[in-house]
Amino acid sequence: MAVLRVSGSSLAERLASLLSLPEARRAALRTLEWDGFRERALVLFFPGPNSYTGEDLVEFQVHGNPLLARRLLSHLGALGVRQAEPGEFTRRALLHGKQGLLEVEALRDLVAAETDTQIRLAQARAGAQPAWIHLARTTLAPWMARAEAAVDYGEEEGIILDHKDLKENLAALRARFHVEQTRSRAARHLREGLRLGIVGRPNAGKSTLFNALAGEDRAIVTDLPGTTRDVLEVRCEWRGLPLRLFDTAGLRDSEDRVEQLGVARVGAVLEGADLVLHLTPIGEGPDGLLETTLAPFRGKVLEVRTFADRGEAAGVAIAAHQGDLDALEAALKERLLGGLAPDACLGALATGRQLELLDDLAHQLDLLLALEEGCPPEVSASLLQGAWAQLARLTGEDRADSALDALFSGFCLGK
Ligand SMILES: Nc1nc2c(ncn2[C@@H]2O[C@H](COP(=O)(O)OP(=O)(O)OP(=O)(O)O)[C@@H](O)[C@H]2O)c(=O)[nH]1
Ligand SMILES: [Mg+2]
Repeated sequence: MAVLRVSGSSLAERLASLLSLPEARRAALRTLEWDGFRERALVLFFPGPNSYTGEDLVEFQVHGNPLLARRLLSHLGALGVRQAEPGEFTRRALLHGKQGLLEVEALRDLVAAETDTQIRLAQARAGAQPAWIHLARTTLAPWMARAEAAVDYGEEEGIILDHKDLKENLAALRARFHVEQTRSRAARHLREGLRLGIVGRPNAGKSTLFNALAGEDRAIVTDLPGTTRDVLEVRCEWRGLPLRLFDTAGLRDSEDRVEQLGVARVGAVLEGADLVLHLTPIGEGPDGLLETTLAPFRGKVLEVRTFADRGEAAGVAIAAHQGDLDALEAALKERLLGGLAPDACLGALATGRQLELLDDLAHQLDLLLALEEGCPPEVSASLLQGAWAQLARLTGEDRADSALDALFSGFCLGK
């Protein structure tokens, strides 16, 4: 089927020459006739404001021939209906207060999600506003009122802002923010997919690990050193972790021109990775890469010992060819998710915009917590207002149109 949705005011009149609209929210068959076409369509009518967009909304379900759908679209065009811009239905929903900005961002992520974890995370965010936002509002509001009162009437009425009390209250909120910051950083990684580069000397077991994580035989594995020559990329989900994996050519000095080119490409992988897995087989000495190629990326290198079936080693040891990867799973969750399980991130904020505002908000609270006893109430009042304004920006109650343009350009037509 093809579904065509029309949103706007007074749709009953505008579409009168094509059909009589059915009863609200009840599917009905209508025969649509235009330009010599005759199509039986299932029609739904959602009168505003009780619709997705908050305006009158009509949905036509017709046979799924793209040409037929285009012909109906152009006829609707002749009736004064224009093609929606990307995300325009949702944008109208937002403008009419049917959806909050956080929900809309979650919806965009839901549509774009590529793995089970990403779907679950987006669904959790689309459902309800995070509880901590409510907590922040109810904590800040009375203190804003008190600070304003102290500014306006302090001297005449003897109203003083009790900083000790204020700080106690805010310290609890700040602790909650800290938890949310940790959860949100992890959620952001999961939302974007963790970019893992796999590097090491030839025959270190890179492609074997790559295949094991991807769950399919994507890279060629042989016991000949120098098997992989190009960078291979795969997207997958492994044990709840959305991954973008990069297998690379084994790093060594080689006379082979193709291999040299492959080695040269490893640099881009190192630059772009969230984490670089540096593989060294158990029983073999260091390859010296940490002091050379990997030196600029040390902060994001995770040392992994391969061939764990052949011996013992401290740290993260794996035997990828037999699926023995638990140590790697634990290390990834520790390094990239702050030790959290993916499910612990459900409901956490996750986009760059959201994280930036959450960090700003936390910083604002830090400034309030650092105020000296007896500082003028004007200072606390303005910091409290700043925090309040950041909350409003986060939820979209205070919104800049340019930010909305950027958001909706990421939507598809008709959503
Ligand atoms: N016993 C054992 N063999 C392994 C393990 N990991 C890889 N191998 C074997 O080691 C050989 C090399 O593995 P690859 O995964 O191709 O190594 P690579 O690092 O991709 O090598 P290049 O592409 O040449 O750089 C293959 O024969 C694998 O089957 C392991 O943990 N234990
Ligand atoms: Mg390989």
